[in-house]
Amino acid sequence: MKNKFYVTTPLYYVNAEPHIGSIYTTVLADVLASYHRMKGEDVFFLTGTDEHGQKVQQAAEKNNISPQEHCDKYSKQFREIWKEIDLRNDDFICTTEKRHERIVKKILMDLYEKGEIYKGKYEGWYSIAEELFITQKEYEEGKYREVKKISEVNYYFKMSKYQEKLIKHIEENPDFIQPENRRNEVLGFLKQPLRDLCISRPKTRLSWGIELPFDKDYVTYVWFDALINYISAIKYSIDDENFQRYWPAVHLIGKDILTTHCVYWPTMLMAAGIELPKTIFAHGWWMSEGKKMSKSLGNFIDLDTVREYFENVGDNAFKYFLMKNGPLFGDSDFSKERFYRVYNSDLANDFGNMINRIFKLIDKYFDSKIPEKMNLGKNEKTLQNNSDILIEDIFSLLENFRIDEMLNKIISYLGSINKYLEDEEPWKIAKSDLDKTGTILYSALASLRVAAGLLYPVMSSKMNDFLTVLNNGDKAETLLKWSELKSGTKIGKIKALFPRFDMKKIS
Ligand code: ME8
Repeated sequence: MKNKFYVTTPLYYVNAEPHIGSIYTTVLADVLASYHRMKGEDVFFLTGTDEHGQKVQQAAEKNNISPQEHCDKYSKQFREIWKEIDLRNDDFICTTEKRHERIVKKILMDLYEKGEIYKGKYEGWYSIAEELFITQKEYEEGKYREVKKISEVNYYFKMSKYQEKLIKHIEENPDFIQPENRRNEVLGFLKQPLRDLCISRPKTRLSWGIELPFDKDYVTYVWFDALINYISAIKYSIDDENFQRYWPAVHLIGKDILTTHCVYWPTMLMAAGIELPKTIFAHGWWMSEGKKMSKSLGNFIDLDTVREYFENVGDNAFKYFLMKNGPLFGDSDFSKERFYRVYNSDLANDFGNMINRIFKLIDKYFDSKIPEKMNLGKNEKTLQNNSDILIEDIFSLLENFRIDEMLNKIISYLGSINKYLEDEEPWKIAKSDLDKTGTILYSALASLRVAAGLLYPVMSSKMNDFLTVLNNGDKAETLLKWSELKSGTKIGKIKALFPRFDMKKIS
């Protein structure tokens, strides 16, 4: 049986447009999915939107539209941008869809019948902005906005009873929460006694939610509802074969939603008797020009800003930068200057120039036909062996989510092809020894093709353009091997893949 890889992103709230943060997590999921497909695995990549809750209800009221109309409008923007930048999610789930609602209700009913949910009275602090009940200590720390004291009868999930079991699971499964700093953060959080989780909101206060199947006066708390998407999308309790095919998942999230994913979600699953996720990987934060992104500071990287980068150098280059310099383990800073500098050095110089150089020589000396490789010397064999080592390295780094390192390795391999050309000087040798020139150009091109294949998950349309002109019959999604480059085929014309960006244009 094929290995499986089920990867998810958070379901984004429909109270904001996509921005660099949501784009980052979703591109990361897409890239991981694509590398796993390349390994021949059975892949499922899920994203979507989180549509219930007070904020949506209020926003809709403000704009005089129905909550569903509001959701559809925002959800569409997410669907569109993922299409625009060629992401290949297998599904897109909205929490207002019937297929999701019915499974949320089923789980609520199961837990209620098992005695995992009880009715209780709460008196204390509530953050309206975050839609969360908070402790006295949290209130005093002043971290939450729009806090007021409320007294309410609600339903509670017996989360506290799973505290020890959860700690044990985290300790025994080092891959469960990654990276390690986040795992330690969760273990630190679990040192205090865990409370039971309030999972309902009275309809008198909030009606935009999934009704509790055992009490029509209440709707489900938005987080309890939203987390279930990860299993409702793959048809938990509806199609067991499909569910088993993909579950357990790898959840990609930002560090902001660590507790909900690493504490609420696993305890909900334990109570329901469902296997826990394979991994929850929480990345850091994108900062912008050295500061936390904020609309009021004017450094917020929203969709319009991102589209400007697309217009200047293309979305592939933007995805490349996000993946190479993103906040996988800590926070990262996005700066215009750094973005274009990386673009020029990695893509325009290393990659773009080399293609032009090789194509020009093949055109001039071999009538645009890929030359034969004659005797491979030591340097050619090194390039070939290194391409095999590169592939191995890439797949082993993939297991540890090291997309940044993977790209560094590919770029340094490109550097070695460049150096090979500088050392061999085919433009000089062509005047006296065409066989040797052909071998050099073949070797450089075969190496470049492997590198392009490995960059395909990150820059699919550009790499496709390149691989298409080689006329080698390559399917970019499959792993490309060095010696499979065919000689004798005529290569097409290629537009400059990564034209140099003029740094003077930065305002
Ligand atoms: O939390 N840097 O949705 P959300 C990096 N609906 N990533 C960022 C970021 C930044 N500056 N800002 C946001 C929710 N993100 C819930 C999730 S899941 C069942 C429910 C990314 O729209 C990051 O992935 O607020 C973060 O976790 C997510 O956006 C939060 O999205």
